[in-house]
Amino acid sequence: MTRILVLNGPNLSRLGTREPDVYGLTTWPELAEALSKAAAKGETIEVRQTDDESELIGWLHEAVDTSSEVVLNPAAFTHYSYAVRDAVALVTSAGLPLIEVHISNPHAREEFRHTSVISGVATGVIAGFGVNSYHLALAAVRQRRA
Ligand code: CA2
Repeated sequence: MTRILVLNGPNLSRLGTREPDVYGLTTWPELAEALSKAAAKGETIEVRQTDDESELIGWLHEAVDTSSEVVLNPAAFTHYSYAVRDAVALVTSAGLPLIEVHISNPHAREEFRHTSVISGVATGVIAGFGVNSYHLALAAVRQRRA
C-alpha cells in the first residue's frame, strides 16, 4: 500500500472564504474531502493542514520514517522557511517524491512570492491550476511510480 501525505501550510484552512479571484470558491473542507476520496487502488491519502511550522516539519519527518510520498503546499512558508526546506530535502534525499503545489501562480503575483526556497529540493512544482494543482500532483506521483 502506498501512502500519500497531502500537507498544507498556514491559512489554507480559510480557502473559499476570501480572494476567490486568486484561490477560487472551493472551501478547505470541500478540498480536503475531495482529495481524501481521490485515492487510487493500492493507495491511501491523508490530507492535513497546519499553521504551525514545527508541526509541518514533524509531518515531513514522519513521511521519511513511513516511506510516504508527499504533496506539499507550503503556503507562505514557501517564500522564507529554510527549516521547511531542510525537512523537504530529508524527504527527497531519502528517494521519496515530494511535489510542491500552489493553487495560484506565485510568479504572476507580488515580487516576494516569486521566490520559493522549497523548489530547489522538491521533486517538481505544479502551480496555477487552482485546486486542480493537487490532482495534477497526485497524477505526477503516480506516473513516477509506474
Ligand atoms: O497559491 C498557493 O497555493 C499559495 O501557496 C497560497 C499561500 C500563499 O502565501 C502562497 O504565496 C501561494 C496563501 C495561503 C492562504 O490561503 C488563503 C486562501 C483563501 C483565503 C485566505 C487565505
